[in-house]
Amino acid sequence: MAYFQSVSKVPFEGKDSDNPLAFKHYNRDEVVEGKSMKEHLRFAVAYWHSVCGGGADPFGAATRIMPWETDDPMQTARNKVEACFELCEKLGVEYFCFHDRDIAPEGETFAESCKNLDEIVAAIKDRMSGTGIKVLWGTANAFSNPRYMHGAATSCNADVFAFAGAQVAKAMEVTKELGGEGYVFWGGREGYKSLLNTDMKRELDHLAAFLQMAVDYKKTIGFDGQFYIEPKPKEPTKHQYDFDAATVIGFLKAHGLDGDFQLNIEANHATLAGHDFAHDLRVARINGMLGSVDANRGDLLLGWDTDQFPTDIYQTTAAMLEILEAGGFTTGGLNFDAHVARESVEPVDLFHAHIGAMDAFARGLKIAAAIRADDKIADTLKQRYASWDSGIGADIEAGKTSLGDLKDYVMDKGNAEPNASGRVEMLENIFNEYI
Ligand code: XUL
Ligand code: CO
Repeated sequence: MAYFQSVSKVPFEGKDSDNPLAFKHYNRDEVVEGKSMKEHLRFAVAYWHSVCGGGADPFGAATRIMPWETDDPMQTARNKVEACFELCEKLGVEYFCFHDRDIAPEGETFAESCKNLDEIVAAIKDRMSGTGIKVLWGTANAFSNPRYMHGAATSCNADVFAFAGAQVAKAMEVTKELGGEGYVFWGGREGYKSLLNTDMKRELDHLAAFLQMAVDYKKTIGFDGQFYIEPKPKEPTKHQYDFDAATVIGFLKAHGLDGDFQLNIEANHATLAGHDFAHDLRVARINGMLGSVDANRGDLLLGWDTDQFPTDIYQTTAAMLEILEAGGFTTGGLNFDAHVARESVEPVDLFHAHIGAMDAFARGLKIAAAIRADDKIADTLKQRYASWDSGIGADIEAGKTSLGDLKDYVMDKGNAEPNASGRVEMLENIFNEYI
């Protein structure tokens, strides 16, 4: 059964094409900096948005009733597998990401939920063989069910913590079964609304203990995928503990967990934290923890997680500069954690959305590579820090100086004159020339 009958395999037609169902820039085998675009970008479809989301928002019900939906939740789950694979195959996307509850409905008991999962996982495995479509990462939805209203690993209730642990154990097993290359922890409701009812220290200690148990269980079951934490500052809770990349890295280091996790940076989460997307990528990169990306965008005029498909070439270029500088993805990739607009109600809209986003990242990749091939920005940057390459700067960097030495040095020099321009506007102009 084909759910996207009006769409055939999306071709690459180049920038002069006016076919809305063709790639204008994403040419999967085109080589950029020694690797194909496909290898650089490692696109993934987000199961929850693309085959589950119906457009419901706090003000209204779902607007899209997709053709794979039925009255029987298990039949719908089987149909969604078909829909996901058809979407991936026609887009030429080789990965997808999922939460346990996206792929199979939750049962009355934990055992029943596991049984539902096992059935659908077998169907997915069956469908994977021969297609080359793989799992970028799996995760557990430990935030939607009302039991998680106080959090999961940071719940005030120990039974809920235990349930979350059981759920993560099973989700990790399932991800391993599907050959997943990674596993994500997004702290859905790990945070709080009021300090008056919150023992923050205890909750954070519990979160660290939970992550340590996950690291241990990974070894127990022999899962060799990469663990990621996905930072987010707010929504659903007012204060999410995994606020941004810097906060998460500090937390992991404080608990000796930094060797076991990388970060999955989401554009719209970085902007909610008051950062540019590229800022959080940079923080992750310079700490050697840039693992994967949830590729989407927010809206400057809205203060929430709008999860729009990424179409801003300036942002995709800045992001690809960080990703290339980090040496590219290994286990990670670009997961479209994005949904179509509530008024985009036809299955074909999923294609328009993914095609535009893939083209936006293909352009970002090519532009970033061109910027890197030219020394203009790099030279200005090098020049700006030139005082560190010799003399007192080199001595400080080499750890050869004390504050006393600096006092003698400055006493002798008399003053410090940082009077060279930062050239912000010139650099922004150069950047724009490549776009
Ligand atoms: C929520 C979010 C999640 C995670 C996975 O804002 O981004 O979908 O990516 O749980
Ligand atoms: Co996300």
